[in-house]
Amino acid sequence: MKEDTNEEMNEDTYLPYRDSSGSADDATALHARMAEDGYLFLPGLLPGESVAAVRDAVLGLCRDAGWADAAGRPAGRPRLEGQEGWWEVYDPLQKTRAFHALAHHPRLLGAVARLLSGAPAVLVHPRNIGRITFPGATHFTTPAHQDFPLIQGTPDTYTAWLPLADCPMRLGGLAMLRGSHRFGMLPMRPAVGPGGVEADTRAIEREEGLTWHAQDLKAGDVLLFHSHTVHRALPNRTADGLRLSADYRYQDASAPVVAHSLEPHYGRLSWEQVYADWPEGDDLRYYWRRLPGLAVVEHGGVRLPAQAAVAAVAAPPAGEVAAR
Ligand SMILES: O=C(O)CCC(=O)C(=O)O
Repeated sequence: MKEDTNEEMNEDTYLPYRDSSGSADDATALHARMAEDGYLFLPGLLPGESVAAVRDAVLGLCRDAGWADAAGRPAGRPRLEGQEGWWEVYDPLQKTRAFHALAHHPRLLGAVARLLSGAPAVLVHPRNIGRITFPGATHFTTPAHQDFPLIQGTPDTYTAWLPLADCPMRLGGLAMLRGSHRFGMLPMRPAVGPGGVEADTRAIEREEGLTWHAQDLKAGDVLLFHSHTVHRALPNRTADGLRLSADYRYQDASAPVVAHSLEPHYGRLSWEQVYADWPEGDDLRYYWRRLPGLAVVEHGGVRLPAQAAVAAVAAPPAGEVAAR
């Protein structure tokens, strides 16, 4: 495996995504494209203003904490996910109702329901993930990985990844290894960056001729992909941009789900703490508990490398963070 996955590919190396927006209402076409590619690119699926509301909320938290200036540009040293100081913004982000509500947007749920057609009901995982990626920390870019070891439960879980603002490639979008979901679980090793694990794609890239896909993205665009599909973030190579994004996850409500997918991301806060300032009687509170017969399981059967959690927060190479 190449040692520094962040430096080996530049923006020119990627092919564009295949656009599925013309098939967003066609379950058969969505199934066929997902079966072939392992991902769907749905440009403009979400209204820009719905996404902008979440972006504004996240940027407001960043400003309040001194992470961003009045114009939304990063301020001070890069803050890294999971490291000291991270929680001063991430805990309030987890308490932000609009951030969770976007996972239930009817246009997103409609596309997922068509993809999962045949499922009696769709389970939206409540464990929603927000990402705030600073420039000046490219070593900490999310490595190539499959989501299943991090999610467990059923492999037929789909992640919706969406930028919360326009995201040109140099700000760091998300690249898809087209067709990689067809090869099951790949070998993995601990790695630096969110998730803390890297999939070994050498064999399938070499022997199967798989190609990486990425392009500039707009607020409202959505990537939807299977938990076996290999994907990686592009590094934030800007001087003054914060990359803001969300990960939401969906599955057939009758398939197994792991208990940690039903807890707030990172398990630091309780739902009572998350909901403390939400309206009484809000339908979004504990909505999954109203679904009949969820099959909650302990584990999905795939073990993470023992050092993954440690590697996720490993110290940066000398000089990189200091460079900003
Ligand atoms: O946005 C990112 O950097 C990582 C998103 C991702 O790959 C994931 O959460 O699985």
